[in-house]
Amino acid sequence: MERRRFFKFGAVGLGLSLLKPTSLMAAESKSKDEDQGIEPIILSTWNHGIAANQKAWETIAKNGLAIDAVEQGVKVTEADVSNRSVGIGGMPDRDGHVTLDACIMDHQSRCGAVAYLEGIAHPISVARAVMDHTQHVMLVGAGAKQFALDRQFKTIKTPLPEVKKEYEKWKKENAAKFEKPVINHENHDTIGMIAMDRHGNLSGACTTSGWAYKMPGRVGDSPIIGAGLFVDNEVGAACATGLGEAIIRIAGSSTVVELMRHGKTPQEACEEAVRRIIAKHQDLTGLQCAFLAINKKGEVGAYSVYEGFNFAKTTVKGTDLVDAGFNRKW
Ligand code: SD4
Repeated sequence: MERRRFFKFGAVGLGLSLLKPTSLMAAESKSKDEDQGIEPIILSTWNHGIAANQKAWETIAKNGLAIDAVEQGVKVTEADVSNRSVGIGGMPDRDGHVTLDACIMDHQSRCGAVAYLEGIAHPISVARAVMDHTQHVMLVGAGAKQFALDRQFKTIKTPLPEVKKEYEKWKKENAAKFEKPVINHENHDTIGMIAMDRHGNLSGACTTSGWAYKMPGRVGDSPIIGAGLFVDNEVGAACATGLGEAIIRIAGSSTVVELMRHGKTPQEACEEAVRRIIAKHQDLTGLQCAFLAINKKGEVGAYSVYEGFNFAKTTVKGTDLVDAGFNRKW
């Protein structure tokens, strides 16, 4: 893997417990886990992960929990108005609506998700609120929006004017292609982030505006626990990016974690998941999918169908942008 150094940092019971905010649990478990020589690590997809990891590291450096770190981290990407594939600057569906998907999962297998959420600035925090304040895992569409409004989440008018302009242009030029939107692999796609904190807790978050010009109602892998993200604190964590339909078909992130459970390294697990995707599809045209994983030892894996996937890796030594291995060239 080729590495590029970017930043250096200074050293720095189901039922009821499901309803208990993780921040409260932090204080309870902290002292027992501290000072055991655990080396924290944050990984996230694509180069927008560099800024997101930097933010997430602020929490990790203060002995905070991975679940808080990943939420804070991916919010940076969601707030970036220049990002066309995540959050408020995201591209719309073919009817001009920006519908956002996100999920989050912590070290106790608590999880929350939202899908098809429109006009809310931080879907990841709504997913976190679903996890912390409801008995459910996933809210979608109008229900998710109502939940967010009830909890006073910040609203935003989407698409942004500049995105709308791009959309209008695309609509004019592609009227005939509505049934088969083309995935844009030049775009730096979904952010999936997985992290291990100083207490050895694993957590992850995933957030996206999905496939540009998707069919109205379409939801990809990103908000689906087990597809776009999966965490098992006994084993490891994985997240995915790329063509969501293909990732869902093999329960991608769950598959990676299960492969690690059965002895594969994170790298072997990501490669096997990609091989499985390739085996299940006869036509691989434009079918880019990638997985990113860590295990409890802090070992890292990343692999994609096509060349070009990279990820940000942050440890006490700083942040690298790392080119992942791949099965084939475009
Ligand atoms: C989706 N997986 O909605 C997301 C999009 C993405 O690289 O990650 N693109 O299918």
